[in-house]
Amino acid sequence: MEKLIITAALTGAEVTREQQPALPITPDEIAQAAYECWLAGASIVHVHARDEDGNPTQSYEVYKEIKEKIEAKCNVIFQPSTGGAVWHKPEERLQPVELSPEMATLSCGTSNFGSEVFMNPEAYMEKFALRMKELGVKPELEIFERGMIENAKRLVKKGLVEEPLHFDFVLGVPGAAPGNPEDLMFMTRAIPQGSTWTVAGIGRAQLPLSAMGILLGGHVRVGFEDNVYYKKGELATSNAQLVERVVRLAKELGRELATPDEAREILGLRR
Ligand code: KMH
Ligand code: ZN
Repeated sequence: MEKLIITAALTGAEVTREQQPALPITPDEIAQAAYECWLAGASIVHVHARDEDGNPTQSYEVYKEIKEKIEAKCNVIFQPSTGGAVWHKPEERLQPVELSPEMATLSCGTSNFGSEVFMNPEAYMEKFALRMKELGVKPELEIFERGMIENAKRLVKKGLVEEPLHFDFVLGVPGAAPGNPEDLMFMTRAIPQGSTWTVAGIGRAQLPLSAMGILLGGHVRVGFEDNVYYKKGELATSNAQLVERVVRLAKELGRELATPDEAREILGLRR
């Protein structure tokens, strides 16, 4: 099996300090959390920026500041969000891609998202994919529902995304596919041969789906964006604590960890 790539989704757009007092919000806090996760064994950090009031922002400047602060500390792969918050306009969402990061997320379809709707019509996907292709940014294809895999394949057919593909199955979002083992299996069977995949279990699905990701030869995403608890009724103390648990699981299950450079190799990132 390939070495295991752990992604730490540090902040997200929806979680608040009220829900998770250790949520990193400022560029300094996000860079520090990225560094701690890298020390713990993560090779990618998935980043959402926040403004001075703690609200989600897709500002180029704020992402630039975060990227530079992370790069000053360690060589973890910086993966900004193009999902942003459900209310961000597509032009805003695309801004961090202009930093030419090695990779960025690309959501592959529209779904309910709690009581909101996360809009990703074909025109957005194509626009985002084209700009990523122009800048040599590897898309991580965010999959919330089975049909989104077909949307990703359509982007390949149109020449907007190049194989091998890298998917992130985000399972357990209220309003989209549930975080059950069967759903993960269903998704993994539907992707083109030669693709890589990560699983991001939401809430209580995070731990069991992480274990499955390790066992099935996929990769794993954890962090406050997806889950603020260590276990039922007990908040996690940091993003790194969640990464550390995956590292221990991987060790027990005999799966070696990928360093950021090994992850770059596995994912075929631009050097
Ligand atoms: N915050 C969600 C609406 C991504 O980062 O690419 C979208 C999201 C996906 O988090
Ligand atoms: Zn995200």
